[in-house]
Amino acid sequence: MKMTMRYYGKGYDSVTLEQLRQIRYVEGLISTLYYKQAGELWTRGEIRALKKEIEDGGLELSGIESVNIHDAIKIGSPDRDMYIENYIKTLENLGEEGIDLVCYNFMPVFDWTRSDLAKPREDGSNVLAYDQTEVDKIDPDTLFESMDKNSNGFVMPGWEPERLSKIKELFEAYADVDAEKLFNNLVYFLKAIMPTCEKYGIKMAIHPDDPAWSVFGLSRIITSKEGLVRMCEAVPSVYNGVTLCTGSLGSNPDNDIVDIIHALKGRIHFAHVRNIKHTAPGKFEEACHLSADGSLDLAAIMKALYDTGFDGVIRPDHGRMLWGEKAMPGYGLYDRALGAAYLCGLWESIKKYSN
Ligand code: DNO
Repeated sequence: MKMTMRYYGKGYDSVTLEQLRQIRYVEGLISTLYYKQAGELWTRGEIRALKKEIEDGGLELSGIESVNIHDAIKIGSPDRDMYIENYIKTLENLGEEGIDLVCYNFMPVFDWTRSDLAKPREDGSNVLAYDQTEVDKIDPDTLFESMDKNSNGFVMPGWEPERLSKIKELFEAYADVDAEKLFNNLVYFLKAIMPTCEKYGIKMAIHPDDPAWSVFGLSRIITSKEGLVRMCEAVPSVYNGVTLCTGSLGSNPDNDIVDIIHALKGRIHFAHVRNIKHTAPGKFEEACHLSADGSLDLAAIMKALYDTGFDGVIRPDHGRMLWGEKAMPGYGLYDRALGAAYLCGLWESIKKYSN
């Protein structure tokens, strides 16, 4: 496995390349062209500049999170083929620049959703949290504004102001996109891009829906073992794979992450490993990575990855906001660095004492 950290790029991230390099547990970074809108073409020059920025900082660009999918592709509207063409050209340009891992999601309208971006904990830190009863009270039209207001001044991934300013139109466009239609649109997209992925050796890694159930009446399909296996079987190429996000899948206590890892053997190309604490049905808050701090057994998760021969890219995920740090919610330096060290420690001991 290769340990990495997410990095949004100079000007977007509060964490610097110098800091990331000094973590030492991290070999590479996962990044993106943060200024690109879904559907826009990425040029080779832009990709090369991102690679160079990271390499000049002494690390490597280990993959992209995310190349976002335009809503026309998810909705299946008449102009989807044009956006798929653009996506294919972007993949070709990434392939030409030696990038072989792309994370994306297929959630309608919203990427990840939370009801609280800074819930205070007893230890004095704060975390992202979700409470379905709170979300039920929110008017989706105003959700963007409240997320934006509480994001410490950072633009958060998946919450691009340009796109979400058109939230009413977006909801209307998704009105007849039920789970079956969404799934078929995903398969249509994957079948179209697979020849390019195979040509360049690019592993696509779909990110699970977060939380792992439908929100605001919008369909969600990548929420469970069944959804993930169905997607892998519908397009059986090894390049059609998964980002195993333990926190997203783990938001639903019915999801057995260890079992999911075994069911997806060979198709997990990227892992986001973090902990989460269930507090009531439909209610959770994020925790520190340590197993004892939350509801997930991270040792068992790392062992299942090891036992199934996982050799992909891994990263710690959302951390608590600690020690007075001001950063994008979930993406401060300190707790993610602690997470990277913890995950490396688990992996080293599993590797050493497994036979
Ligand atoms: C949030 C992230 C997501 C993720 C996308 C992948 O912190 O986990 O924004 O990057 O869903 O496309």
